[in-house]
Amino acid sequence: MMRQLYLALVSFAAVLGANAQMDSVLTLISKIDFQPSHELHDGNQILLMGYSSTIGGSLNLPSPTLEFKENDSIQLDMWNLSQGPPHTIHLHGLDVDQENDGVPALSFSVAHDDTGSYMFKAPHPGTYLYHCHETSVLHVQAGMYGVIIVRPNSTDTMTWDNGYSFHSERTWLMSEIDTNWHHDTIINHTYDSTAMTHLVLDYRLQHFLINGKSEHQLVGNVELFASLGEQVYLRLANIGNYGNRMILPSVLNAQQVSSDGRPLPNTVLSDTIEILPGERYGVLLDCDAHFQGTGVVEYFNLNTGQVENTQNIAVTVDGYVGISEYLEEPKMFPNPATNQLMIALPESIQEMASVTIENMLGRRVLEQKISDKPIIIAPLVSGNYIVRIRSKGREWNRKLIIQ
Ligand SMILES: [Cu+2]
Repeated sequence: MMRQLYLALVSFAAVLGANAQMDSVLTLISKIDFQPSHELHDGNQILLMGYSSTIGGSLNLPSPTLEFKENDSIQLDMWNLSQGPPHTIHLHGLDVDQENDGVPALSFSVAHDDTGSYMFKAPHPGTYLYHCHETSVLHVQAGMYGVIIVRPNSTDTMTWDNGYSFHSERTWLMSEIDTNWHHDTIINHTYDSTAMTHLVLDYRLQHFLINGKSEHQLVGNVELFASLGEQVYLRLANIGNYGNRMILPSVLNAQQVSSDGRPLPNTVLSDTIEILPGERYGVLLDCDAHFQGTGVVEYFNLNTGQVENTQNIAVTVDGYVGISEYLEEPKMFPNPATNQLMIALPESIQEMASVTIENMLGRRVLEQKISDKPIIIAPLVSGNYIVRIRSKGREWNRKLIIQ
């Protein structure tokens, strides 16, 4: 009897449609600016075509960031009010089925004044992109793109379940602008479904953006202010046509822990991170010294390898994070060190923690259990080392300079 009732309930739910089971329903409206209103660093204003969560008002670059919880059932509705061509929402990097992927030929397009719904489960915590896949070269340049963040279900301050914890996060999305593509005649193009090609201009970029801003616009918008001891999770993404090379101050101890929405099997300790078009990286920063300076993003031409533009991001590490937060992760000090090194552990992992120190050739030069006594490093020659702290199946890596 129970089984029959259960089956009856299941088919009832199927009749109701997926709507009844959604954890989250959200709507993006694709539209075009009535007048140029996105201001560039030189004061010029350009027309955008993009997505918005409101009908009125001008568009923002990038389009809104979408946030989902891992495994949640999502209904993402799109309402096309852009007056011209059809649009889609392509879920770049998310494992969703073809019908809901927003690639026009395999999925569906949404014509002007029409609506469409994308149904999917948000898989794998990580950083993703969405963009229009109709006449993509033009529509992406026009502004039809944004970031998707999938968070683990249990917490907002971990990269994924049993992953890395962090105190705060920043999302930096790189792109470019060629203002010639933003003239009304180009961006507001009439749609001809029989035409296989569209007018494509030469790509002559004048603007190199982080979160839609560049040059002095970055001040107050795209900056990194952090406290000493703070773990910052940096989500980097590139939706442009150039490669990006981000070079961070070494006091941030940048560690790449994920790429394209998946944990990296081996984390990479490097101040330099290259992000090719469409790629995303998760970078954990461990701000372990007071600092004031800049990080840079180089934009390099993929055909020539030449860096054609550089943007500067102000970086300040000041003050201290609270002591309880301070000890969510192992702490190592001083750094640079000379004779002795201390490692402070959070209470939860004080048992069975060990440390190994490797030189830059990857050779293990020291290995011992961690206690409350200093580790004697006087016998080690001066230079750069990698310190690996392990406990209960987890590992934290730190760069160490021995002077
Ligand atoms: Cu489009």
